[in-house]
Amino acid sequence: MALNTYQLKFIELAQQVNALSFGEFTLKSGRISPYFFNAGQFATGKSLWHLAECYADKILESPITFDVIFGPAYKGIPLATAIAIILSQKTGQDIPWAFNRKEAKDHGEGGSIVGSPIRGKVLVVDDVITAGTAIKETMALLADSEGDISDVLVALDRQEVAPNQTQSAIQMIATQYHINTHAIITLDDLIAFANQDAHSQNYLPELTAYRQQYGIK
Ligand code: OMP
Repeated sequence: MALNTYQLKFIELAQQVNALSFGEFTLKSGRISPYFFNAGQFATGKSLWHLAECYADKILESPITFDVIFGPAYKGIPLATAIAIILSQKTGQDIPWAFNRKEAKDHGEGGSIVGSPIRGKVLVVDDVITAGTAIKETMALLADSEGDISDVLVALDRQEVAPNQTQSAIQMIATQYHINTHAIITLDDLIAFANQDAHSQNYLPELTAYRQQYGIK
């Protein structure tokens, strides 16, 4: 499996800023994972700019169309704003973005949504999908809005089957909610990269065993 330019750029960038770690990590689902992606490590202007370019390239090469980009608090906030900037620059169009506050504000302008109005087709951008819990929370958050979530784009799809499920998180979201989920890279891509990378090769046995245990079949 050959990785394309923005996928390689993303993995190299993630390694540079230590956003991709190998070891032993407890996930939200309680699973013990041999790898972890921490998008909070893209904490400088330059690294966020290049990360947003990877998301933008994925959007531009895919059939995704949308009216507004939404970034769920907190990790989605810098992503949505940075991606909107890069896409505006690349396409010449003015791209609307929005995000939520975790605590609704009862003074000033009030409400829990900041940014452009949520209308029409909504593209949700987030960091990682594992069991799809974060995406379900975002759906509940936007249920009363005038927008419909049509697509979700994450940096990493861990390709896991959620506990007590038979489908992957992405398949479940597609069949139950008719939302297409896209990713810059998947666990399969990461394993393909590790096969050719001297440093990451050491972690291949743990990665493949984890995929065997929790991954989509
Ligand atoms: P789900 O909500 O189960 O899809 O898991 C996604 C969330 O898990 C992310 O938004 C993170 O909060 C967290 N996470 C990571 O950030 N990186 C990982 O590699 C794995 C997880 C995780 O806990 O599954």
